[in-house]
Amino acid sequence: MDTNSIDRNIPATDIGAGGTRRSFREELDTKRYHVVDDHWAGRVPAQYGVAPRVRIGTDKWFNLLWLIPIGLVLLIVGIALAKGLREMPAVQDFMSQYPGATALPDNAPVGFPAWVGWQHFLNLFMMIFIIRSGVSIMADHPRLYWTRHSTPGKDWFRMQKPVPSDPLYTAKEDSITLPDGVGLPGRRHSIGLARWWHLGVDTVWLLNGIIFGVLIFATGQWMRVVPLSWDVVPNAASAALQYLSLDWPAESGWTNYNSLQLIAYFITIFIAAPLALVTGLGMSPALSTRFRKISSVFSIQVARSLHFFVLCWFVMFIVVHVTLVMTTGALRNLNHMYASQDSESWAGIGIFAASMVVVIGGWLAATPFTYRHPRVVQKVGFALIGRAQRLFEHIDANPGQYTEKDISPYFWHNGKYPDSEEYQALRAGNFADYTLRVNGLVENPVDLNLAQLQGLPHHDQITQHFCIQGWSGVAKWGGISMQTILDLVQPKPEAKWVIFYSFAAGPDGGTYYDAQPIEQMSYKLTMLAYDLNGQTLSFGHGAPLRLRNETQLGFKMVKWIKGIEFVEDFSEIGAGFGGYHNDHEFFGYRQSI
Ligand SMILES: Nc1nc2c(c(=O)[nH]1)N[C@H]1C(S)=C(S)[C@@H](COP(=O)(O)O)O[C@H]1N2
Ligand SMILES: [Mo]
Repeated sequence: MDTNSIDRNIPATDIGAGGTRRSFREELDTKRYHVVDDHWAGRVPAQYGVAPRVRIGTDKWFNLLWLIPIGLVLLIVGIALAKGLREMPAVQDFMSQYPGATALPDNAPVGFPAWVGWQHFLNLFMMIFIIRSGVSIMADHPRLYWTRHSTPGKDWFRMQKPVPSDPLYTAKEDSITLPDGVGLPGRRHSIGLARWWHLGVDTVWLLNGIIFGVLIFATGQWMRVVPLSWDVVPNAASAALQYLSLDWPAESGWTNYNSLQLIAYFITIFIAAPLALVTGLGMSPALSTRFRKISSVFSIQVARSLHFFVLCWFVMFIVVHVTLVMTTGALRNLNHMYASQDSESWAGIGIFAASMVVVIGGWLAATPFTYRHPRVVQKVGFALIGRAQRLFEHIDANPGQYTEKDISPYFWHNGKYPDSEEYQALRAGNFADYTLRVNGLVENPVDLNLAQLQGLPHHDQITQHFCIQGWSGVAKWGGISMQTILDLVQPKPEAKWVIFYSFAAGPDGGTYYDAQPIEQMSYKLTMLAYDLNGQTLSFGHGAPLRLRNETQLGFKMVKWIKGIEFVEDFSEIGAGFGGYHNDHEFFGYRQSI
């Protein structure tokens, strides 16, 4: 940035003139929240969603609960059909040629070592928390789309009513409550806590999966879950016909799975699990602004929709798998996995029952524990995933990912609107009396009015917004690069964090604020916006001034900014967790993944 241009645009006498040195800190809520109770998120009332539905055509919606009776009818028809087919000589020939399983190589291992049982148990135990917290995250924006625009009415799936016509309807208002035993934690807008569970347990689950991968290849167990010839396809068809005709395939799980099982396990281990990871990462702003080729094809919304399909696969797999384990010789099957033996003794079922006590105990305890000890959840989550979440933050992203034609026709609103008299008076006067106060650990604190701000070198960028709740949108932001402000105020070397203060209070009262790492303030895509899509920034989107920091999630992009303060660290600001959402709703301060 050429500093001369600043001097040309702002009368030198105005820079720093009249600057009150007062900090906005005393307007913050400094209360330390330690539990989740009825005061949660500004006493947000519970709001349940609607039964999940899928859009057919432009505006018809199909209620997925109909799949239950439809599925039952199809099952009965399928059974009749399968029974009929098995009477036919051609089908009988086919089935004697393809009995339902392929032979394994001679060196394939027989039976299950104990580590398989342990891994299986850990996997199942962690899946409970991953699935429940995943559904909670989804409930924070209970709609799915195929494009990054998240346009109302263009969702292909929703668990919520159509978006109301109120232009200032917010994504927070759209969030839904889940029963405590279903969601983790379940309460409305508890995504901060749900994410610690989801991402924290994910890391352990992935580690468990990597150990599993190494061990199956080291011990030859992989041969039982990887198709080794195309014969598995006709054999799987044969096995399916046997299941459907209720004359089930011979059980030989100790030595060799039938081809249908093999395919199901293969998909679960080698397709669904990696896809869960990849589609999960596909929703990250830090990664999407860096790995653009991927994110241009595979937008956050494609990633989110596929992530949901992975969830559906896992849930369906668990239901079918458990049903078949229990109905095809439970004693023997449970001995295989839980007691590493091929017998009909009671050992397996005993260990299984004990493991179920742990699973059910964990299930029942997770939500109440989270409400009682949310800071513990935040801390442990951070210990597990915090460092990885900001791995890519230090790389500056380049502008130019999107062009005018990518701009979204609709851009969701979010947050709590400012309602103070001070703000209303400023707004009524078209912000003629507005000043932005920039102070703290800087050489040259300034108060800048709108004309002065607009006199600074203009910067614009077309970028995608990623709300933590899951919606996104592309917009063109016009204003001032944060680098220009840095050049103007000259942060002192001690300044490590930059606090943005809003005119708006958060839901529990106290000024909305957020702490940003100073390194990110000189990124090419960090700016203060006063224009949106070529027009003056609207009230709803943060007039007169809002922050954009494109490596971060939306909640960090403070709207209705009144002040910026450079500080050494944020522990003395507010309740000390680095932002309003971190103080009140247990978010993390750098969660760009
Ligand atoms: N002052 C203030 N700024 C805020 C919020 C808020 O509640 N108060 N919400 C944040 C959240 S969660 C998001 S996603 C973005 C939404 O910006 P938009 O309304 O322009 O889409 O604003 C952020 N800035
Ligand atoms: Mo957000």
